[in-house]
Order: sequence, then structure tokens, then C-alpha cells
Amino acid sequence: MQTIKLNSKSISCEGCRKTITKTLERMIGVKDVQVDLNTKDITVTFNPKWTNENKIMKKLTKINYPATIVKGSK
Ligand SMILES: [Cu+2]
Repeated sequence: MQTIKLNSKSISCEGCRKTITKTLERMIGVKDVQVDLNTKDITVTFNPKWTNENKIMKKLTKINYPATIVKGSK
């Protein structure tokens, strides 16, 4: 299992948190998603056999939450 921390400036409210959590948790290989509304950080735990950070970031862009990798989180 691998964990990455992403940050998306587009996150603003509880609705964003729900949308992101639901969408990412539906992806194959994603085990856990935590969204912090204060820091706008998205912490994703996934099985690298089934998915990767590029796929996760592409998905976030698709739902209008473009994200960057938080430095030092890999
Ligand atoms: Cu929102």
C-alpha cells in the first residue's frame, strides 16, 4: 500500500469533500481517502498494483479539482 498527499486549491466546503471522497473511493485500487478542508489536502492510500498517482490526479482534474503533489509526501 502506498500513500500520497495532494493539494487542491479548488476545495472549499463539505460538498467538495464528499465529491472527492466518493469519486476517489470508487476507483479500483484506492483504499482510503481523507480530505482536510482547512489545508485543502487530499491524502490517498492505494494499492500501487492497481492504480497510481497519475490516474488519481487525472480523475481529480476531470471532476474539477486539479491537484498537485505535496512536496515530501512521496
Ligand atoms: Cu465545495
